[in-house]
Amino acid sequence: MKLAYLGLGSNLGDREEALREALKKLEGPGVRLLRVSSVYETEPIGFSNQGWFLNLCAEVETTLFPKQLLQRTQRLEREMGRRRTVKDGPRIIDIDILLYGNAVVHTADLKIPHPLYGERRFVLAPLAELKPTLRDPETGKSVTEMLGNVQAQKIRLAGPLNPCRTN
Ligand code: PH2
Ligand code: MG
Ligand code: MG
Repeated sequence: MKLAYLGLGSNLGDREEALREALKKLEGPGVRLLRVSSVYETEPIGFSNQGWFLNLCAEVETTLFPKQLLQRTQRLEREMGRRRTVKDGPRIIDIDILLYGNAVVHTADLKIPHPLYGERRFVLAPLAELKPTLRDPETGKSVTEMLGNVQAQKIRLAGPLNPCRTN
């Protein structure tokens, strides 16, 4: 059993509903959702000519191997209608594996820790809510330390993800 941290983002359609649906569908054989951060509304990084994101982080307990977890998250992205057209373009849902226990994975299709999470406020702010003392297995830096050094980015705490809609 391993603890893994995931970063989720959406900037197309009903963003909040997409996050909610993804979290719900993430749970299944070998994956249990433990905790979810608040939702942050964040300025797009990379491609500026697109809508703001809703981002959050999730802590999961899993018996899946990293590659199996990646297959699960990618299948879920496809099921939710994600089409990979433009790199870093607008997306209904993006689910990134940030950390997986203390594992370091460097393969062509999967890199853990996520190569960019340490430079992204939209990841570190929600991750710091879940586990500020968590250390990067490669650099030894804690989430709090990384957050202190990260470049400026406009982000706004939007509040908790409400569990369901009333309609
Ligand atoms: N994801 C990216 C690129 N840029 N910017 C924000 N604010 N949030 C994201 O989730 C995001 C991004 C690539 O996955
Ligand atoms: Mg991403
Ligand atoms: Mg991704």
